[in-house]
Amino acid sequence: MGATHRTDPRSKTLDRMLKLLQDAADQSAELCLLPETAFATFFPRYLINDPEELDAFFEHGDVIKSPGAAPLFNKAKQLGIDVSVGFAEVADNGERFNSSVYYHALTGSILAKYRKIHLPGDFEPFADPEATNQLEKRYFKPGNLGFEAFRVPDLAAGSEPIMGMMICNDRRWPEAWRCLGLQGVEIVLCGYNTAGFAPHLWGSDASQDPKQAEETALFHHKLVMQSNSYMNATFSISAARAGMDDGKYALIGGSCIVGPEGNILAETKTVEDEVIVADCDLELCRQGKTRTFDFSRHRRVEHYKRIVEQ
Ligand code: CDT
Repeated sequence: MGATHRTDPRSKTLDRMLKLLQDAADQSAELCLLPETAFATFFPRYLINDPEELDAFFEHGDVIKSPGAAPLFNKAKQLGIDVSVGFAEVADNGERFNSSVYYHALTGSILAKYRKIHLPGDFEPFADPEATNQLEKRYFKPGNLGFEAFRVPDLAAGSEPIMGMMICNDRRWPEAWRCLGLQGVEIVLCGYNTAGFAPHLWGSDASQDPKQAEETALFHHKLVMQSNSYMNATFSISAARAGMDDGKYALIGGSCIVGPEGNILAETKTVEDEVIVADCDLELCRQGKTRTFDFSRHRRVEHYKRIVEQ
């Protein structure tokens, strides 16, 4: 999805999502992945003190019944295409999460929900008013649902793929991938909003040249998608919110579908609204899962304790 501005009406963004979904269905896709917090701009970059304005970025209660999101799920059901999408969630107990769901068109229900675990950025904004902020630690709690893989019935010629979800920053953490890999995941879904040129965010060593900084961010995105897909013998699908929000905040593109050998099968060419499609033959996961990365035979867990210690 391309640029989405702070003042864009939600109905306009939703219409774009419906068009992308239709486009995917027209290309015979069985599943469509949309980005992180897809229904509006990436609001954690702003310090929002007005509770009403902040609330408008969130879905309250059951997302498939939320007035601002329901038309997406209704259209998915009508088209017979599964959809996975990111959104800002207010849970029934009032807690707020950066979440995604997997909607199963055939049954018209949510098969799985994920709440982002690795929240990047800060609680307080930078002192520099020109800095790009990432206030996810302010607006969300760390996810409490773990990295749970799930089976999807009636997909991929009846092969019931094992899927997993992660959101944006999670993709940089091998632990997240391994948790899914250990459950035999065959397709990992990951929506993201990744700032291109944002030196405060990326640190003082980051390039001060916008073009170079963006290339580096794109390189790291593909690096983690390709290497972790390979090391877990899984397909992965990543979907960006891209483009120049508010004429000021650059987000990288680079949405791609990666195969279990780490090869890119399809990738976007623009930072506009764009659909990419690939055939994911799950049999291609077998070689990695039964030979190079046969976890049950080759892992040496007695040496991995440090990974789960503080
Ligand atoms: N949305 C999100 O998680 N973005 C982060 C930015 C990192 S800030 C240093 C990402 O990992 O792409």
